[in-house]
Amino acid sequence: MESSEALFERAKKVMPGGVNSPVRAFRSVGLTPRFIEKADGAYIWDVEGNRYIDYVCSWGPMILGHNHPVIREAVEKAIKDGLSFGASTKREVEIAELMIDMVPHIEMVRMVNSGTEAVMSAVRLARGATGRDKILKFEGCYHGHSDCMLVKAGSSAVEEQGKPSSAGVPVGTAQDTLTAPFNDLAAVEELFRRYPGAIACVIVEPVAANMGVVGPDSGFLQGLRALCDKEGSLLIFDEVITGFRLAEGGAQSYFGVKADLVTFGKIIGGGMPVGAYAGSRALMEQVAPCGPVYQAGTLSGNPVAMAAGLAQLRYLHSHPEVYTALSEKASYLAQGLRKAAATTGAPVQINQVGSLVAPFFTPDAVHSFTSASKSDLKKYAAYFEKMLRRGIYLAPAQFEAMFVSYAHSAADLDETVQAARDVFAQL
Ligand code: HOZ
Repeated sequence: MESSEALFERAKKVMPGGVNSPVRAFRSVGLTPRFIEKADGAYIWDVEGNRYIDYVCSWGPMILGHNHPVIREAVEKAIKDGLSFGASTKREVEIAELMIDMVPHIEMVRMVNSGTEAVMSAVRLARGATGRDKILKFEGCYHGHSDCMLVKAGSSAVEEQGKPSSAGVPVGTAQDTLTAPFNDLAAVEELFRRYPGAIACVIVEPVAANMGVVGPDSGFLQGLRALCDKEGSLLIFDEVITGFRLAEGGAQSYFGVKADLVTFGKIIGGGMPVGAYAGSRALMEQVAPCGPVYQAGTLSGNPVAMAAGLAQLRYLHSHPEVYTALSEKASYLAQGLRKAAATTGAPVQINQVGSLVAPFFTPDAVHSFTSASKSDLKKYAAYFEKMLRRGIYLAPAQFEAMFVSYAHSAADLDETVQAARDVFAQL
């Protein structure tokens, strides 16, 4: 048996940081990543055979739990007929029809391979459809790693044009991305005042789930809708995390706010690499081959990925009780964690929206990136390590979410709360 330590040593020699995606390197928590061998239901097992209750759930798509038989069987059946054709299939039509049925206000769908690609394409479409170049995003919201999204706000109020947040992002590209604090409508209004007729779209995670979990304040999303309507900008909901999770109609139905374009990610692939963007027929027909906005991909609508996604979405569509159960489970967990913190006197905030949960090690309420950033990162790292030792696998970084799945049992949730109580008392 090769240990996680040994595999990580090998990995570091052949992959940057030993990983294919930075957060997996466990640097934020100062540990060696666990190499995962298998997963089933609410659990994952590392290569040494340790079992963990998993709250990463592949960063969201495992909404029904790992290795769900309905999805696994759909994939097994699909692979017998070939892995990729680079040509149209019936399943692409079926999944688009189903998504349109489940999600309000969308009339057409384009499949891509990841959330990053979905956002990149939706932003291009927004720019193409409006003839405007600037886009507006929110501090702490994550929209994948395309150039225009790896941008931070300028350093002063008069210098609000973006600056690259990653090497390799051109300054010119970053300048077209404006950034406002999450939940700050006045800042959005101010940016529209400064750039009249220049902002193609406002893009937002309706529930920010990449700075821990931060829900929208009452009226925030409605306010964005109103401002976009007034200014002729498009509103994009990035639903890579919230789509088919908060409700079968995602954040649009959960919060009762219409978006012009919606981006989806991993969850519509049931664990396979899939993304999509969707909107009205008038907007989506701007995309090639109907319209002038170019976007393409050999693996888009891949038959095996579509089989997995279709199976997951069909299951969710025909089992509405999943959503009630997810919310109940997450509320039970969040309340248990809050009680554990209160009992031990630990200054911990527990944010929860639907089946998304996050702890912050700060005495104050968290409703923006600034308040999220007040969380004590050393405490999160210590909490992570101690929870891991107790068999609870959390996101290996503070600024991520806990994903509760349909497979988490009451016993799993109780075990998690009991472990957290012990750990809070030691921090
Ligand atoms: N960007 C993802 C977390 N928000 C990480 C995905 C991964 O490492 O799998």
